[in-house]
Amino acid sequence: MKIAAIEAIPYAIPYTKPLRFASGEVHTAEHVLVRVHTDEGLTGVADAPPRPFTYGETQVSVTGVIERIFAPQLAGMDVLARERIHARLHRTVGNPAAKAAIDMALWDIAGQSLGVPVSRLLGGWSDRMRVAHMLGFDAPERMAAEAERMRDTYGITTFKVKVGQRPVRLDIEVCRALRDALGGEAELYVDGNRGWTASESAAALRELDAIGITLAEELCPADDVLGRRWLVRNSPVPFVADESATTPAEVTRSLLDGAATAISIKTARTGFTHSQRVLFQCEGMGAEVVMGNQIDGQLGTVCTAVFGAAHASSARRPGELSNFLDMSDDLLTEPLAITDGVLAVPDLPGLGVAIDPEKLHRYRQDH
Ligand code: MUC
Ligand code: MG
Repeated sequence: MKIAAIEAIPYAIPYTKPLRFASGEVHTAEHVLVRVHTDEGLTGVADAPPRPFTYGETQVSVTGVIERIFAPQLAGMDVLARERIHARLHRTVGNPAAKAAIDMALWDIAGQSLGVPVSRLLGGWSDRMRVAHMLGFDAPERMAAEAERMRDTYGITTFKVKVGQRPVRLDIEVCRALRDALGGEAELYVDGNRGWTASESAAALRELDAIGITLAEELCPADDVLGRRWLVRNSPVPFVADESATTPAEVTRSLLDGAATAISIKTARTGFTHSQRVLFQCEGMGAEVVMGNQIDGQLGTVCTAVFGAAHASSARRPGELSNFLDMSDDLLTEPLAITDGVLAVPDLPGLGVAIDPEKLHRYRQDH
């Protein structure tokens, strides 16, 4: 079975509640739907959510690199020849969301053609994942009310809190308000998106440790090499690399250099193939992983859950799987449901999802 064509369809869906964090904010999901068609009539889908302020990809760059570079280079290749396909993609550096979406759409095709869910092809550990919700910057009382609503409506009890504001006190007040509202049972962890220096991060960690957190992510830039290494060595909790470790090689460097002791895996940037390389590498090196969220819609969230549920070590912690709840609409025919803090992986061949043609027509931006 061969790759016949690859479509890259830009679409935009507004958020009802924008997400704000130290390195940017998102008001509208300006993503690209990627569809890979085969000569046997199968179509695989995946989502590419560009993050311009983080990786420099935009909706225009994703559609451009797929239409002009990747689609012509991959046309006619065997759908299952992943190693050869990745060797072609690898000639171009960067462009993680574009490459990841093509990779996941190819896995969707593989699953469909075998009649097997991709999660089982990847590892088959579980059919579900526990959910962590990511809370963007807001006033402490509003963030606490949002967390309580997520707990009461969806049963979510793990929260990733965006921090990295100045003065540091602003975020400490938020975390205290969350702990007061949610009680001792709730799990809190923090993500600074490189907003602080190493010394600000250390001051924050002392207070956050007293409030009770389980992980600290990208509090200061990894490029502050010695400061970051010192911070990680002295951190009371595992220190997660996210945007500073986005490839298997960066993950190796990060762990060996002492720039992190845990890794955020995002299928939106490493697809399934390279996410597995990162995961197995972390297992080998004894580093915990967390399934992260690139501010994904429902299709991206399914991919995170499909991968996370597939392996013991990626399913151990709750995955960041709920930010689609803040979008005004989505493209899937069957909306995802979070119940009792859990998201089930569709038990259908491939990714097990279908795109609603009317919704795609409404939100696509190329006509
Ligand atoms: C996160 O974990 O940093 C913010 C930017 C991005 O690419 O992902 C989000 C969440
Ligand atoms: Mg992060």
